[in-house]
Formats: sequence, C-alpha cells, structure tokens
Amino acid sequence: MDRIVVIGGGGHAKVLIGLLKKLPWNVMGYVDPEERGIILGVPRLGGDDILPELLHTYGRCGAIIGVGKIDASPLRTTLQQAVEAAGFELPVAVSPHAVVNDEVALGPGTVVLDGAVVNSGSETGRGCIVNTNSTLEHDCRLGVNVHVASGATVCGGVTIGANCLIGAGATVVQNVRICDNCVLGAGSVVMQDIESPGTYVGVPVRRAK
Ligand code: JB2
Repeated sequence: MDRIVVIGGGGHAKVLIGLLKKLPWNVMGYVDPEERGIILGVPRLGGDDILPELLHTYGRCGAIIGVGKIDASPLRTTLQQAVEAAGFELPVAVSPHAVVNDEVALGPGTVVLDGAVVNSGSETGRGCIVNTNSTLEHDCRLGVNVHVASGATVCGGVTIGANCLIGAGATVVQNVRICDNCVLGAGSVVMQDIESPGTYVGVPVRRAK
C-alpha cells in the first residue's frame, strides 16, 4: 500500500481522508500550519516544511491537496506545483461510490467524491474537485483547479476555465463556455457563455462583482 500525505487539515481534508481510507492508500497524516487534532484517526505531521523529510525517509510518497476552495483562488495549484516539484506523486482519487464512465481523462490530483458522475468523453485539468453528488455530463472540459461543488450539474459539452468555482446546486446548461476565474453562486443557472472573470449569482446568472 502506497503512502500518502494530505496537504491541509480543514473540512475538505476531512472528506479526502475519509475517501483515502477506503482506497488502497496508507494515509500517513496531514500537514497544516495549524494543529487541527486527529482527523478520522489521522494525525498532523507538522507544517509544510516537514514534507522534504517525509520524502527523504520514505522515498516514494503521494500527496493530495486537502485545502479546498470556495473562491477563484489559485492556491491549490500553487500547493500542487510545490509538492510535485518536491518529488511527491499526485494521484487521482475516485470514490468507489462515484461513477466515471468511458473515455474520461482526470488530471493529476483530481478528486471525484461520493455520488458524483463524470460522463463519457469529459476531461478535467489538474487538481479539480468533482464534489459530492455533482454531475459532469458528457464531453465537458474543465481547466486546472476547478471545483464543481456538491450537487452542481454541468450539462454536456460545457467548457469551464481555470480556477472556477461552480457553486453547490448550480446548473450550467449544455455547450456553455465559462472563462477562467469565475465564481458561480449556489443554485445559480448559467444559460449563456461567461466571458469576463467575476462572481455571478441568480437564475439566470447576473454579475454580482
Ligand atoms: O499553505 C497551506 C495552507 N493554507 C491553508 N498549506 C497547508 N498545508 N495547509 C494550509 N491551509 C489550511 O487549510 C488551513 O490552515 C486550514 O486548516 C485548511 C482549510 O480548511 P477550511 O476548513 O477552512 O477549508 P477547506 O479548504 O478545507 O474547505 C473548503 O472547501 C471545501 C471544498 C470549505 O468551504 C468546505 O466546506 C468545502 N467543502
């Protein structure tokens, strides 16, 4: 069983640890600048400065970004690039309770959580989150660090740019294109292309800021 360390110790990390424990990984612990206590039986190993020592000790380790996102921040990508440059492997983690259909390509570090469906022909960039009970329909293209939050529905042929957050329960109708760095509010509905980075809310969406 391969060793893995979780980067971050908050809410998203807790969900990931729960998932990794069902998969053939030995979860060594999590790293976080703050002490978050034992999470589902998994200890804090220290801050990010301990990562080189882990590699030195164990030789081969995976890392997964447990810092989530509720905005268009590129932090997850920065963290992922840092651990990859340090020599950690970046697995894809798919819940045994998710469905990933044919001809799907998931970028390194992407996670697909319980109840999510990724339909045939879709691709994600590096470090995406396809969260609980969300749907990514056929032939979608996600850039790096996109979070499709719980219960969101992305219909067929949609393209979503880097760093976007598709809020919980949001719907993006078929063939729409959303540019980089957009945040879509919970429950919003996108029926037309979005061409400017920003925050969009409502049904159909309007720009909030
Ligand atoms: O540079 C960092 C760093 N920056 C923040 N390195 C490491 N190793 N950890 C970092 N963190 C840590 O991420 C914080 O100290 C904190 O413990 C954790 C963030 O936890 P929080 O619970 O605030 O958010 P989250 O990112 O885990 O979860 C958000 O995104 C998820 C996708 C939440 O809103 C969740 O509800 C959501 N499901």
